Amino acid sequence: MTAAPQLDGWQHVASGKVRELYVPVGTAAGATATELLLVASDRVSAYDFALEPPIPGKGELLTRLSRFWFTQLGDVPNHILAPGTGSTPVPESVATRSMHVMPLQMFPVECVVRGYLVGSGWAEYQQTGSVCGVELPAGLTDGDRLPEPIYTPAYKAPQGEHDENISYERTVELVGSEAAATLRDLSLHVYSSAAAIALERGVVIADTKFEFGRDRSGQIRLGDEVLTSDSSRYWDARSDNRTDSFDKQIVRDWLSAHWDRQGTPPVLPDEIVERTAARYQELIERLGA
Ligand code: Q0Q
Repeated sequence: MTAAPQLDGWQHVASGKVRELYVPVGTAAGATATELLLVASDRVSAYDFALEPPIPGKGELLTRLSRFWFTQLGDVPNHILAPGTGSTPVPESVATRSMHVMPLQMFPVECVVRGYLVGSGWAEYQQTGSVCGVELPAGLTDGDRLPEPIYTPAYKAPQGEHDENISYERTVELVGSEAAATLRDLSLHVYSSAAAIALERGVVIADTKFEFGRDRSGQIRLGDEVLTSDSSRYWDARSDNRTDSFDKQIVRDWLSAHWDRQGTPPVLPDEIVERTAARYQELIERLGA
């Protein structure tokens, strides 16, 4: 994996599979930064691997998605710093693929909202008739829209480990009853608002996950990336196959056909890279992001 870029005025503090986190140079170790820079790379990940090669433009396209949705959902407090309110300039080299944000005390909860029955939810439903403990009506099938969106939180595992689905009651134990209710209500509100906007533009948001934190005043704010094709399943509502994906399905399908999941995944062929880049671009255009 390529090293995090050196950015004037900023020091690198953390790497995710596809993103880098920076604080202003001079921030003492362990001190709370005054501002953060979230930089999206062009890396794509699947099956817990950062794949090669990068997808040209992915970082910028996903940053545009987050910015679009933070704007569309302006009624929900978020962590984005208004332009010019930070004290450390954002380097030109990452201006289109970074977000300048305020530091939050992040909750250890992945706030997952599912509007459709798919993936691990479909597998669990087939076994139990429920998803993450939420009972669902009988007779649903893979890809069905749920009668109403469901909130299925997960405990945010340390880097490199898998998040663990937890009950709403467990979130109460983790963050307290008031914050637990706020995380649930905000997650369902943000998903429903975004899903309605997307559907008007021919795009289905099947499921997504949000992260929230508290700012210095204690206000709960929407953080991290929001409604990107890394944190959400996007389908094409205008396709004959409605679950035709806008996100990483092209990559996942190719890997499933060309990798036995042993060792490191093969390098993606140019055709898959090009088709994936085109799909991200098509999503941006479809949403008007
Ligand atoms: C925060 N991350 C993500 C990450 C590694 C990104 C911590 N406003 C915030 C945010 C945000 N967003 C974070 N911490 C405090 N305040 C975001 C998961 C991890 C590289 C890039 N980790």
